[in-house]
Parts: sequence; C-alpha cells; structure tokens
Amino acid sequence: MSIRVDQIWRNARIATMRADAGAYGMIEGGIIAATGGRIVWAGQESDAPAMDGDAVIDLEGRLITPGLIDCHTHLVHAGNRALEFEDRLNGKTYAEIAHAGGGILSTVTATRAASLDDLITQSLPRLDALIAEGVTTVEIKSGYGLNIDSEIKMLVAARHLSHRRAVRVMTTYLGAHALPPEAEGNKDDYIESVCRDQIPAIAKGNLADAVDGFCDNIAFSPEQIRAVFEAAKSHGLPVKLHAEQLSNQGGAALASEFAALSADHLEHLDEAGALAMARAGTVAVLLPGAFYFLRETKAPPIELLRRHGVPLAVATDCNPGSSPLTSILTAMNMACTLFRLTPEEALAGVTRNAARALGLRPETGTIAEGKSCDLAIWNVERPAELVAAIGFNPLYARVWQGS
Ligand code: DI6
Ligand code: FE
Repeated sequence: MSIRVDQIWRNARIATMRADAGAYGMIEGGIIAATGGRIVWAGQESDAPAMDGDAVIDLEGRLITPGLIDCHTHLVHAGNRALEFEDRLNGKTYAEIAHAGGGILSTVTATRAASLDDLITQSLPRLDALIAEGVTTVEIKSGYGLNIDSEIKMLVAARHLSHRRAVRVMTTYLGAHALPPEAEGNKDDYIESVCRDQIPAIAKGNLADAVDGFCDNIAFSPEQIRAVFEAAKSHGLPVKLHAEQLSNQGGAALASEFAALSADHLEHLDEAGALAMARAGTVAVLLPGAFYFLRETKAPPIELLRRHGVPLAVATDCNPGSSPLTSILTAMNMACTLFRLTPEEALAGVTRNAARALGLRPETGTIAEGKSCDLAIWNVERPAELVAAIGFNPLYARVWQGS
C-alpha cells in the first residue's frame, strides 16, 4: 500500500536548514511530499515510504531550500528619495535637504497623500522583486503615516498585498518611527498618542502582528519606547525594536526585557545587550543594506553575538531612505562581505532564524514534517552559490503553501 499525497518533489538536494542536522541540514538524493499545503515527508529517497502523488516533479539534482523570509521591510510607502540621493552626491548637506522638506518626512508626506489603492500599486513591484528571489514570507512595517488614519492605511495596504500575491505577509506597527511635523518637536505627547490612541485602534482592527519602535538619538528614547512596549503588551502584541543602529541606547536590553522577537541593526550593541538578548531568546536581525547605503563603518559585533549564542537573521530593511534594497540575495551577500557571516549563517538568517524573528518558528523557516510547504528551488549545486554571486538570480521555482 502506498501513501497518497498531493505533491512530490524528488531527485533533489535539500538544505533543510534544521538546526540539529549538520551543515545546512543537507540531504542528498532527497524527496519532499506535501498534502494540503503541509510537508508530510522530507528526507532521503531511499528511506521514503511508498508514496503516490497527484503531481510528481523530478528536480534533476537541483537544490531546495526553505522559502526565503525577509523579516524586516518598510516596503509599503509612496514616492522615492532618489533626488535626495542625487542632491547629497552633488554636495548638499543633510540639514539643507531636511530643511527643504526632504528626508524621512518627504516619505511621510507622500504616503499620507497616497490613496490606499495607490499605496498598494506603488508597493507591489517591490514585493514582486522579493518574490522573484524565492521569498515566501515577508514582514512589512508601517511608520510613514504617523497618525491613526495613515498608519492604518499602511497596515491595510500590507494586509491587502497578501491577497494580491501568493506570499505570507506579517505586519508590524511602527508608529514610533519618527516624529510627525504637527507634533512640533514634542516627542512625549506624540508617544502618548501612540499608546493611547494608535495602538488600541490598531489592535482592535487586528491590523498588526507585532509592534516596533526606533530607539535612537534622532528618534525615541528608551523611556519613550518602554511606554510603547507597555501599551503593546497590554494588547497582547509581541514587540521588536530598531536598536543600536546609530548609537548605543541600551535598546536591545530594553527589548529583551519585554521578550522581544528581535532587536534589529545592532551596530552599536555592547556585551550587556548581547547577553540580555541571549537570555531572552531575542533574534539579532542584521541589516547590511542600511550599513552599506549609509556608508557606516562600525559593523555589528558578530563575534559577540555568536559567543553568546544569539540567533542571527538577515533582512533587506527595504525603505526609501536608508536601504532602498529589494534583493534578499544581495542582503545575504552583504551580510557575508560586510559583516563576515558564513554562507550557512546567511542562509539560516533568511530561513530558520528569520521565522523565529517573526514568531513563525512552528510554521515555516525549515523543511520539516508538519510545517507549511514553503520552498525555493534553485538552479545551483551548493547553497554558497546563492550567497557568493551578486545580482544574479538562479531561482528555478517557488512553492508557497504547497503550490
Ligand atoms: N532606521 C533607518 O535607517 C530608517 N528608519 C529606521 O528605523 C530610515 C528610514 C527613512 O529614512 O525613510
Ligand atoms: Fe528598518
């Protein structure tokens, strides 16, 4: 008697990315079977039970990895900042650009002015670029609306994108991203409106899967972020934080206190912060695109994170100001060239550990029985080929929830 399944992918090399299964959790001569969008069997063909599939695909030795996960993006926004990029290269200062209405506030103005449909239409090509590289799960933040209506519009746009494409979208509310112009410099009052008005409205509408903030000199203080986290907690929402990007504010330790899913950027992280993250199981999300685009020189303390066993994830940080990057493969390459991750760490960073940074560990991120059948199938022999090349896309096929 053979077992009936929906689909079978056979004759593959499988980088399962399971943590307990050797380098890349590699299986040679592998086979994956799925039913109802879930993996029901994955392993060596010679060990497999007799199975009958409605569809059987011979992959002729191609590599299968888990579907890739971009766990930190701001890909929903309107407009772009290419002109600002050009102005800076032509010698204008940051202050001059900001004074002329440029910088992050220009994205806020454009995003506020855009209709919901427009926001979706402008964001889709960025999502498509990620999907074309094997991404099956993407996180999308708000944070360019900075008032109730526009923050809600951004999150609704992000949720809509998941109906327009075969991809899992996780939304994150980032009201504490920047100070809106109408707040006239009063950060405490704005944070109060985030906690009192915005978070309850967003929680009520079930619009966000997590709450994020930007803790830095140019953004919000640890005390202000603590208030945001308390409000998130009171609505049962998990938290994450843009921490230690430009300076050390103790943001990673604060996030860990709230058992944050992740602390992201971390260029200026110290040992106390790394220890706190390790204890809380908070994932370190590395964003080499922002490091590159801002021409930073201080890399995150990778050796310290490794030593304390903090899980490392890698993401694009896709945003118009500091990381206009829509290539997860390039982010992986940059994580290796700029931060000295190994190719295996980079791949774990966009699969197993990225799933963990989104609270999706039981659902996706590795190839294992019971998980969603999210796969990326590549025209390469070895995983390192995905990471070493720059600007080349060897994707053969992408499978999300079994199809
Ligand atoms: N970190 C950054 O570098 C940006 N946001 C953040 O939290 C910049 C976003 C922008 O300039 O639009
Ligand atoms: Fe970001």
